[in-house]
Amino acid sequence: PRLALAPGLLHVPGYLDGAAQVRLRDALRETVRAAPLFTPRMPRTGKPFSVRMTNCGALGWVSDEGGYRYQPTHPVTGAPWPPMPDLVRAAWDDLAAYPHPPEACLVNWYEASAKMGLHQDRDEADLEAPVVSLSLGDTAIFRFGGTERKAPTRSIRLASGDAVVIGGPSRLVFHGIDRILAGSSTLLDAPGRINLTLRRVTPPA
Ligand code: MD3
Ligand code: FE
Repeated sequence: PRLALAPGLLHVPGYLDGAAQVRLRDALRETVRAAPLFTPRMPRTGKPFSVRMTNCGALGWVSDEGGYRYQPTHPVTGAPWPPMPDLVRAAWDDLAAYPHPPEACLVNWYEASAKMGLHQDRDEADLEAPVVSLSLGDTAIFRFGGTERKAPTRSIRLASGDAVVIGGPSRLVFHGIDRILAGSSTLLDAPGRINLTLRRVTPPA
């Protein structure tokens, strides 16, 4: 099923079946070997995020005292980001309805106590392209509102295998992760959750 949460905001529960979740989990073990998880820091203050991150694809999202940005190399090792797993590319082709490939896949790694505050995603020069999200591991409470921070919010659960497609009038809505329901999945070795966001960063030439 595909559930429209708002115009341009689609939830696809169970998009990845159990076998695909295992394949993606195993592919991400390779990704993290090549590009270790790093702890992003807030611009200006340097306060660490509770979520650890890595990336695959041509560009990766990073954040530190200097600001938020996309860059072609890992902020700690200096190496180029590893390629996107085939399954990730296939999910974009299936869900994005956008005629250009994704450039960045941000991998967010939540331990049981991690959260992500309400924010907008606006670091991409191409805001016409959708964002595709895939969740693995423990269920998260995902909150979303409107394009102004003060707009009312709703929350839904994102479970292992779920996809979310964000585009059109929802591309700039405020959203975040309130909490992780530790123990809700056995896919990962430890309590926690992985979220992948696939993005187009630069406008197509
Ligand atoms: C709604 N990640 O990486 S994914 C992020 O679960 C981020 O890790 C969350 O927010 C996570 O920036 C949420 C679903 C998602 C992704 C991008 C969006 C929802 C969105 C962009 C606009 C509106
Ligand atoms: Fe976001």
